[in-house]
Amino acid sequence: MTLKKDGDQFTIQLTGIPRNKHVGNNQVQLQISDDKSTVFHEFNLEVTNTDDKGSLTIKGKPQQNETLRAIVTDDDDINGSISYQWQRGGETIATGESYTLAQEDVNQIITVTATYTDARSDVKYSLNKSTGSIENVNDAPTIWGIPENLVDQDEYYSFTPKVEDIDDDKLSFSFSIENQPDWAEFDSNTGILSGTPNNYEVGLTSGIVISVSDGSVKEWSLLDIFGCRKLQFLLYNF
Ligand SMILES: [Ca+2]
Ligand SMILES: [Ca+2]
Ligand SMILES: [Ca+2]
Repeated sequence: MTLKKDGDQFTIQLTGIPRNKHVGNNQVQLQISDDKSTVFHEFNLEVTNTDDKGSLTIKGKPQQNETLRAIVTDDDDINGSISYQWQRGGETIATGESYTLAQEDVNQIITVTATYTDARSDVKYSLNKSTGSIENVNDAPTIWGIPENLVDQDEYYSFTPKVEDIDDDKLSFSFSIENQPDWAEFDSNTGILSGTPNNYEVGLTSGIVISVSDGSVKEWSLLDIFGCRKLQFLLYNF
């Protein structure tokens, strides 16, 4: 508010930009005083509504396995439905309101675009929002293989399990074994079970289980041979 003096007259100038929260009827009361008296002047100032662009936020933790949700708000309401497009590196990965982060998203930026029609102006808005870099969560390694389950006396036997880890934790693998045959050696760095049984070691070893850990979690994956977790090594004497 500014006050200008022009001879015996004063001009009061009231300036400002009304926001969405000021929409409606505003009652203004001006009060001016000198050292002898006070006078009032009242008037109504109506602020009419205009279209405001909405906003888009992403809720959820930017971490593998977490679900991100796109939230659109527009004070003027939304006409019809909102369409969503989730992208990673320019490739569309989902079109729903939410998206659950996967291993492929780790160390990537995810961007969502929400498109809607404003209920007041009928303007079609397209809003964008991006996450920060998506954090990894460790996944347990998987182990598989089809071992020979029969070896002759004095014959060399060797089995190497195959292992995969989607976090690329190859360097920290450690293997363990249950019910290791007496005649065989086990390498905890590679998971290789090998050896040559002699005449006195002929017999059946059952319940052999080889496991692998990626070092960062105490979660073990069992060697799963087509659903059978027990290997049997039958030795023949001839
Ligand atoms: Ca709007
Ligand atoms: Ca992971
Ligand atoms: Ca892992």
